[in-house]
Amino acid sequence: MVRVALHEKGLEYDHKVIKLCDQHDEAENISEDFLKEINPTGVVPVLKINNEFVRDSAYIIERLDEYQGNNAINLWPLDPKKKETLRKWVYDTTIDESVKLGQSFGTSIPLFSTGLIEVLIKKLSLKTILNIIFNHPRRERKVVFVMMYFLSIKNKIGPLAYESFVNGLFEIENQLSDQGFLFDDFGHADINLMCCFNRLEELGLGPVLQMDTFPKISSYWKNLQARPSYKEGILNFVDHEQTIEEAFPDKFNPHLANLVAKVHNRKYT
Ligand SMILES: N[C@@H](CCC(=O)N[C@@H](CS)C(=O)NCC(=O)O)C(=O)O
Repeated sequence: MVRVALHEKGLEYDHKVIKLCDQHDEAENISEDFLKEINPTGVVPVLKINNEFVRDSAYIIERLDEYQGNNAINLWPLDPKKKETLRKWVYDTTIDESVKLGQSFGTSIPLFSTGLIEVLIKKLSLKTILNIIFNHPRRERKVVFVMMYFLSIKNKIGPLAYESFVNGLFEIENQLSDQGFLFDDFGHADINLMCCFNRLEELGLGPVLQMDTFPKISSYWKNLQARPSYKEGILNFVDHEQTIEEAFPDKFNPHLANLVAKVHNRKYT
């Protein structure tokens, strides 16, 4: 999300990929230095703006909008009322850590990713799992990671997100403007949804975005994919095709049929 925002604004940046503890034995996000100097909560992204470490993607993007890059675009409106409405959408479509996983549209997507994360976690060494147990600052995540290593929870977790996810789709369909974005102009929440929808495609859940029930969402998704920032901020950084194929062979995702049925049920009741 932050990379897309940087490209939308035309701001230059340097980047360093942090090897996360749920994917790599290097577990850089829970190293002593990272926790002490960069982010005590052990998550990415973190953006250093003029020597200040700014954390949490939603906040980072809001801060970035204060800067003028090569493109004349504002991701936030000036009007305080419109700002408030956008804020609700931004936090509903991101990993908002003040809500439980699966309780909003944004936090439902990671629950569908569990098939992918479990494949990666099972490849870690026991030493890394012990490192997570002792050093990961986030209790909720630590428990999930450890359960994935020793057991298998991937098929049980997705259904916890069905309701919020399906409600979210209907809300998005209702909200979409005639301009083809959530509001009159492309903005912060559209960036979040670009990332959410892209992840759904990767997980083999893209067909829900093409359902007849959601005509506005399907054309909205095309608009988002046509933006240069989609390629520059997302596609150019994809390096996990092989793991995705391993987790969802031939893009088969067991949640797809259930989600399509939920959308139909909700439509006809
Ligand atoms: N609210 C945070 C959530 C960040 C987040 O969950 N990042 C994930 C990667 S997408 C992470 O760092 N995972 C590593 C871990 O939890 O150990 C944000 O939006 O920046």
